[in-house]
Amino acid sequence: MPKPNQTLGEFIIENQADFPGSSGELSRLINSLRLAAKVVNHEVNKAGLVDIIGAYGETNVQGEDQQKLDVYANNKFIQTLTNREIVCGIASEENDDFIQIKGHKGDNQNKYVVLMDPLDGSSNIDVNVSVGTIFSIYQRVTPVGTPVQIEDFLQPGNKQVAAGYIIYGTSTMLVYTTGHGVNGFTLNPALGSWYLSHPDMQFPEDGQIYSINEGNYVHFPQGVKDYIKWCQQEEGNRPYTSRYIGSMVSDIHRNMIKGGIFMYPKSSKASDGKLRLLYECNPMAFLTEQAGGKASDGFKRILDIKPTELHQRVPFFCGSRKMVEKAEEFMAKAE
Ligand code: AHM
Ligand code: MG
Repeated sequence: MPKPNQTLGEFIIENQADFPGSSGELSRLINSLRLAAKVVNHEVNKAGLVDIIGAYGETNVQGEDQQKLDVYANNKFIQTLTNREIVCGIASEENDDFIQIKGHKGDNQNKYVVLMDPLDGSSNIDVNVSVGTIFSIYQRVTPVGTPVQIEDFLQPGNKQVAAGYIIYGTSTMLVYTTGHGVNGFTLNPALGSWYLSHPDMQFPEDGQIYSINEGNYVHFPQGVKDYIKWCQQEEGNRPYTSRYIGSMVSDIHRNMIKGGIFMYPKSSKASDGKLRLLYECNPMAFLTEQAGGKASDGFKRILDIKPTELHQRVPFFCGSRKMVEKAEEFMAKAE
């Protein structure tokens, strides 16, 4: 049971009972992530003060400009997890390939791999808009003590043991699930502690906010165009409100609290959309389902997709259950 003023540390210890027979490895892993998050938060917060914003001068594996803070956040999360020998492998949106962590003795006995987007929405940093970190945790499928392999990372989202995001916003929050609901913790920057501020987060079943980059309208599939027009019609509780920050973590976080749908569909310019299945869609889909919402590619459940490559992209529809179902209805009709 969540208690008032409970810190994340206390909450983790108390909820270890969710994993009977566990060795505490997952708890230690989440502890490491919350530590790295604090360090990254400190850096993100002073982005306007120092020469750390702006493009790094390199492009990542998807051909996009890397921002300096992307690189910083990526290094910080990798460093923290590597130094503490808390996982056996890491895959990041910012790295071409996955990283094997062998450990000091060369036979890493840890059983978890982490996949992450260290700084999602980083194009927003220069304009002081919220960004986020997304993480996804799986148990490896290859034997402990051997080097991790690609199949340890290419697991369907329904195998995640934990997932979460950190939102560096007006306040900084860490929201995560271990498959027993979703809980949100707010950082008290004066004390450096995370406090349980949003226990048992739930997506409203229905909502009135739709979030999509409508600038791409002409390139969208017919089903998405029809759904957008429906959202804009005057009838019942419509027209809906349009809200698009362009920072997925923030858009979905808001929708989880207020009720809404977030969409990044495929388009005639991008046949699988933009967002990455492993680093962005799977963790957000796991959190969404755990909060009573729904996440699909417009036709089928995101968490059941069997990934074929690390940087795979997928169309993404995520949010209040009734809204996602309505969007799917339009998609199916237009097929
Ligand atoms: P990133 O990981 O390179 O930051 O890209 C992902 C971000 C999401 O946070 C956001 O929803 C989307 O890209 C916005 O893209 P667009 O500008 O095409 O609407
Ligand atoms: Mg991203």
